[in-house]
Amino acid sequence: MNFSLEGRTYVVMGVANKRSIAWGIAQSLHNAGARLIFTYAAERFEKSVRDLADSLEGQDALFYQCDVTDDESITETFQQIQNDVGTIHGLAHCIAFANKDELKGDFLNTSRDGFLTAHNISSYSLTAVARAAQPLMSEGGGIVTLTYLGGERVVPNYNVMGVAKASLDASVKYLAESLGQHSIRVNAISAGPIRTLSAKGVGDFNSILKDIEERAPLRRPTTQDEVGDTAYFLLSDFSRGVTGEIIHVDSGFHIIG
Ligand code: NDP
Ligand code: N5H
Repeated sequence: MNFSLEGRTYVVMGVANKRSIAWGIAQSLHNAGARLIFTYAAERFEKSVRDLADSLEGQDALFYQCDVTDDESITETFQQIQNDVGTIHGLAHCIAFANKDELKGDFLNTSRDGFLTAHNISSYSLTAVARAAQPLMSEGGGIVTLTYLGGERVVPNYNVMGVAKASLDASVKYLAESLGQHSIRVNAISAGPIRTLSAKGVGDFNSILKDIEERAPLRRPTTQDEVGDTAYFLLSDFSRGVTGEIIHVDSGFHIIG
């Protein structure tokens, strides 16, 4: 067994720009020799994704538009991927969304629409994508998603996204059971706060980071490449006995009371 992912193909969903956690994962997989397939939702991010992928030396990446709120878009994307490359060995789901005005204030005011939107994009999409990807993972494989501590505990302002992450965390376990018989493993990384486009303008990020620098066991914030390397582990054979797991990559913050 070695750490190389040469000859393997992975789908990375959710690169918006160079700060995206998905981009950290893409770089780790690329460095391990994997071939990459990128999906993006918004047309406006296509150029950004293509430009980033161009910077990966020797990478022959493929690109598809996929909106996870649309079943047809998901089906078409994976059918197209099957036509173009045949087999895939894994997938990184790095997608979440909630209405900005519900990521602050009192959770009690969460609207039905806001609740459903957050759950649709941030939780259900994992199941929809896993189902579409399964036929392409004929040699077995790994699925990794991204979650946050706010799904386990109440974190100020995370609100409806916390409830959606709790649902995502449970989906990881049920999907691990469904797909284990096909040698497909399903795991999540619970990342510490990283300043990405999604994180922009929500909550008081500076004070959240300061708290981590003061109280997390490692006394430093989580970086994109730390999450990327753990995703690489979870998508490689080194984690072949691990499924239905949620690994915290958060400087150890989750153990602090
Ligand atoms: P980014 O803003 O970089 O990525 C979020 C991605 O979600 C974007 O690429 C966006 O694509 C995609 N997305 C939103 N709606 C849809 C949709 N309908 N269909 C397909 N894609 C969609 O932020 P992050 O890298 O921070 O977020 C990635 C994941 O990491 C999320 O699940 C987030 O909850 C999680 N996470 C982040 C933490 C952090 O501190 N940053 C901490 C813990 C977890 P587009 O822009 O094209 O719509
Ligand atoms: C406790 C916190 C801080 C407060 C809550 C933040 C929640 C963030 C998650 C969601 C995904 C952010 C979100 O949906 C933003 C959108 O409303 C507006 N932004 C966009 O539409 C941009 C353009 C696109 C690219 O974003 C998306 N998502 O499509 C949590 C933080 C400490 C940690 C954190 C930031 C967690 C997390 O889950 O991301």
